[in-house]
Amino acid sequence: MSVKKPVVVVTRKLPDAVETRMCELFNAKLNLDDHPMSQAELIEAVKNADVLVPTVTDKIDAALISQAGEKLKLIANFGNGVDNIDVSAAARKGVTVTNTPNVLTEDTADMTVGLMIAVSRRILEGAKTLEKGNWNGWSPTWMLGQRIWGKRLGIIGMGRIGSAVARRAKAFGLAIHYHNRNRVAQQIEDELEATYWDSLDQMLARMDIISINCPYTPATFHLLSTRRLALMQPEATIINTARGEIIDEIAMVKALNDGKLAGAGLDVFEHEPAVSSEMMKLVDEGKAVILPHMGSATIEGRLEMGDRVIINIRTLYDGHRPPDRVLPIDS
Ligand code: 8YV
Repeated sequence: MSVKKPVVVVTRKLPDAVETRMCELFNAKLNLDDHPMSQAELIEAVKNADVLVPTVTDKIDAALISQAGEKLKLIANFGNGVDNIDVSAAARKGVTVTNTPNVLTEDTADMTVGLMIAVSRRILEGAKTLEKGNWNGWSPTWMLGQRIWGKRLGIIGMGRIGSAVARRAKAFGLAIHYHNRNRVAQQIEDELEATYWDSLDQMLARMDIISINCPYTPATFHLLSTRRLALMQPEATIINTARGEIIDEIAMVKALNDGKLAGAGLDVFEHEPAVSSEMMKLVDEGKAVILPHMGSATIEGRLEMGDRVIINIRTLYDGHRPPDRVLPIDS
C-alpha cells in the first residue's frame, strides 16, 4: 500500500544531496533557481503545503501564517535562528516550528574568532595593500594591530555558540567574561575560567572585545543601544555573528566614526542584505571588517542542516514530537 507523502515546499535551493533525499522521502517542491520567494509565492506555499522549509531570507509572520491552509502542520526552518518566524502565531494555528541547532555551532564560532583576529590584526587591510600593489616593503611601525593574547573577551549570550567561541578564545589567550540570562553551570565556568556578569553595562565597560552570540528576540532588539555603546572603551572592538538587529547599527557607525570604538567585525547587518554607504566607508578606513552572513556557510554544515530538517519532518510524520521543536518565548 502506498503512503501519501507530505507536500514539502522548500523556499530556497539546498545542496543537491539534501534535495535528492527530500525527493525520495517527500513530495518535495524545490526552488531550483534559488530566487528569494515573493510574498505571493509564500502565500501559495502555506496554503498548499503540509510542511514549509523556509530560511532566514523568508519572513514568516503572523499575516502569512493566518493564510495557511488546514494541511500545514510544520514549519521546519533551515537555520538555527527563528527570528524570521512568528513562532507564537504558528503555535496558535497548531503549526509546529523546528530549527537546526548544534550543526552550525562550530562553524559560526570559527567565523567569530576569524573576525576577531581579522579586526585586531588588520588582516584585510594588509591583504588589500598587496592587492592594490601599494606595498613598499617591511617597516617596523607600519600596519600595527592590537594583540589579542591576554585581552578580555565579553561574550553576550553563553549558549551553544557562545560557549564554542569561549573555548576557542581561551586557547588564543583571551580571558573569558560573559553575560547571559542565566549563569552557566559551575563546571563550565571552571573549564573556561569564565567570569559571569549579571550586569551587561558593567561588563561592556571593562572588555577589550565584545562578541554577540545571543538570539535576536524582542528583548535583544538594539541591546547594544547608543547608551550601551557609549559605555565601551575607545580601544574596544565588537564582533557580531548573531543578528544585525541586536546592535543599533547607526549608533555603532557613529561610535566608530567618532573614535569611541576601535573596530567592528560583522557577519550580519540590521537591514540585510543592505549595507549602508557609511558602513562601507568604515571598511575603506580599516575600522570594520564585514562579511555577507556566511558564519555557517560550510558544505558540511549545510548538509547537516538538511539532515536536521529531514529528521524533524520524518519524526512528525512518524507520529512523534520532532527533536528540534521551538516553543514560543511566552510559553
Ligand atoms: C543560516 C543563521 O545560514 O542559522 C542561522 O541562524 O544565521 C545562518 O547562519 C541561515 O539562518 C539559514 O537560514
